[in-house]
Amino acid sequence: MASAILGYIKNTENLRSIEIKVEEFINISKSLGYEICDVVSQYETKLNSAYLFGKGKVEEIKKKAKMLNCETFLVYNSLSTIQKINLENTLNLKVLDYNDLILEIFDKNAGDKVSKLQIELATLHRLIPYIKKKISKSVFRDRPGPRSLGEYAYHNVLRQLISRRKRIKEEIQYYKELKIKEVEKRKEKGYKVVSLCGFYNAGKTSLFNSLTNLKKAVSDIPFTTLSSKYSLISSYRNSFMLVDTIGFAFDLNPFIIDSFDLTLMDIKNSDLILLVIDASDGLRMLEEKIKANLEILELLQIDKKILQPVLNKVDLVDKADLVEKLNLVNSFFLVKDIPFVSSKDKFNIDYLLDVVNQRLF
Ligand SMILES: Nc1nc2c(ncn2[C@@H]2O[C@H](COP(=O)(O)OP(=O)(O)OP(=O)(O)O)[C@@H](O)[C@H]2O)c(=O)[nH]1
Ligand SMILES: [Mg+2]
Repeated sequence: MASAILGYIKNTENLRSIEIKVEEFINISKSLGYEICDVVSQYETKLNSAYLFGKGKVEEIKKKAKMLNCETFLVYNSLSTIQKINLENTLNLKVLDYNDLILEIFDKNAGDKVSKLQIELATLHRLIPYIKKKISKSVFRDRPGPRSLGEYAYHNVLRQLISRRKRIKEEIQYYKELKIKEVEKRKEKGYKVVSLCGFYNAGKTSLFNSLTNLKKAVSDIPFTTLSSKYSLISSYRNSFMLVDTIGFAFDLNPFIIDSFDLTLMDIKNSDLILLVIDASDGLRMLEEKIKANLEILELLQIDKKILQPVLNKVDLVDKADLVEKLNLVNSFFLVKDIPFVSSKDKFNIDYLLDVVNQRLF
């Protein structure tokens, strides 16, 4: 287990939500095997473009890391390439931001080729500028005389990475065209498409399994599902295609969302989106997760009219709490019915199917 110090910046914009988001960040870090030794934060009044954190805070982190014997500094906020390099050089620690951790967990969970390609593309999106900056800034600069062997090696790696990125983009484009054909075929057959969307761990795959009697992988590790799963469902005299999709998370950087464009095509081509909400979350967490879900769906240009919220895991919630949570969810959506289900106990699944049928046909 790698021991780590975790840091984040508070500002007027994120003040209300940052602690909730950091709570989730700690869960993600732990699921990747990091042991969090300490958490440091700084209220930002003026952005430090060189280190993100102020000089004094960086010194404090350095001292703490030495004292606690930590080898990693995890940062919730996105770091620019230069901030990452400066922090690495000053702290002498491995420095990873939220995006790095998300990519690490994706990489760990990816089983299929397309997911792997998309993750590699997102990783290269970060790595190429990092290597470029290293070359321009680095050690080699202060060496007199002809360019060092090390610099040539870096340039070589850079060239290889750039050509790898080009090949990956072409390969993804090939799969994208296949996907477009699949979507067209589905439309020709007249199938409506219903997607299960929502935060990781909300229970999308559990609900998919309950609705289809399949046994797709379920776990409390974030981002268990990376590639979409499909199943045709026949209820009453109608059929529709149910799609289980990749989970959302707080503050997903647009470059990560863009890299998963192919996977997200399933969501974009839906006739109805079941937005699965974890009813076992506390009210504040629930509210922040709904906001994050809606932000991502807006970014994907999804029409709010096709959203159908579903509260899942109600087996973990008592009645009074459930009423309060239903009211909260209600305040965000334009629908009158909000089905509450337990995928685990298969509770209210038929009712959910009724709602889907009413909305589709
Ligand atoms: N008690 C209870 N637990 C549930 C229920 N639905 C899902 N879970 C649990 O919640 C965790 C996450 O479930 P998944 O179905 O994998 O969640 P997901 O939304 O598909 O997650 P990702 O694939 O990571 O996006 C698992 O440990 C499930 O057993 C439910 O109705 N009740
Ligand atoms: Mg899943």
